[in-house]
Amino acid sequence: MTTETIKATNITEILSKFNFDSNFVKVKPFGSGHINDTYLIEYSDSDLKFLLQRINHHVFKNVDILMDNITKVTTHIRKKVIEKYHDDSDERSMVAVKSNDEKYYYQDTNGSYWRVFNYLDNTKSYDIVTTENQAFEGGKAFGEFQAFLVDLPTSEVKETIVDFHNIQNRLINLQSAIKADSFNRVNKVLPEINLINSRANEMEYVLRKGSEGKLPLRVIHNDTKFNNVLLNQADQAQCVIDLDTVMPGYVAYDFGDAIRTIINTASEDEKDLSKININLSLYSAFTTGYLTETINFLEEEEIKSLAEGAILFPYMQAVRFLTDFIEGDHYYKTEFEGHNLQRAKAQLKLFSRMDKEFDTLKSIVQEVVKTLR
Ligand code: GN1
Ligand code: MG
Repeated sequence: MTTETIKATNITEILSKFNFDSNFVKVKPFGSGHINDTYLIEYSDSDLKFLLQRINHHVFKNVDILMDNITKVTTHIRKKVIEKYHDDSDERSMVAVKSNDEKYYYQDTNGSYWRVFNYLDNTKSYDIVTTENQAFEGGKAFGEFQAFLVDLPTSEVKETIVDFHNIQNRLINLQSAIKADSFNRVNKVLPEINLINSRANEMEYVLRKGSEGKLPLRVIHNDTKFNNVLLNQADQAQCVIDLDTVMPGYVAYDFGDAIRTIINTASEDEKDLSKININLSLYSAFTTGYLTETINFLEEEEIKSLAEGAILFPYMQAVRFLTDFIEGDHYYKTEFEGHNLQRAKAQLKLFSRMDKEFDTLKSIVQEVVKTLR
């Protein structure tokens, strides 16, 4: 969405609902999310800043449940931050702002849903990780996030997207898209489909162990791209953001999705596949940070499942991007024709790279465990 279209949606009305005077603030597009639209609200006469977001309610269909989850989780984390860091500022957790209607969102006259969060100035996020310290800090951040929520009963948070990381379900959706072939695109992606189909069975490891009752369901983040960690100027993790998908899941999902974005030497949608390689020292560093925070409560089967989560995620993302390509790009925002296909190809390349090193991925986890015990 451009700045023009936000004006057309009556920005003054939206801002006033959150007590902003549109004469004193500027609103500009912000960030690189694939689902919601994010804007930065800046005051012309002070340094105060906020984030304004239009929630994609085609994806998050029940906004009450969404915001209820987020406020429960942030309230819980805030208590933990005070206990651990004796810090009662709003610097280590997101804070949703109430509208005049005493709700954490406002539905405008066009039917769009809006919300406002605190903005953490002086923080950075990275799409590509370059140092072991960044990877370690990312591991600590997502590990601590799970640790903070370990005593929040899973019944407290609802599924904002049903079966979100259920690979079986994602594969069924891909098969339906292939069958319908509504945009005549299947003939362009046969090698990708073949690769996906040939590995489907192994990719169900985590789901299978979970259904057998061998992995506990915990409240997890479910969108652990590295750019969802804000770091301070010294590259220390400060705050985990993007809490829309916080819901019950297996810890391997958070580990895996983070690894996907951390060890890739290129971006998620890299066009030149020869640039996609994996960096094993970043893998070790992330694993060390993650396990430092979680080893006290993780069960043996969960530790064993971590590398399985790592190999699962580029695969699962490829399935999702490819499905969206075949279905005519209705889910993710795209910047050009074929963007989802390019993303799917890049993720499959990453998958193949990781697949070759799968034994190493498993043994690194075991080595890290040994050093921490
Ligand atoms: C979407 O909007 P963003 O970029 O935070 C997606 C994630 C994917 C990610 C891939 C609700 O997240 O699951 O991992 O794109 N979010 C949803 O970049 O589908
Ligand atoms: Mg997200």
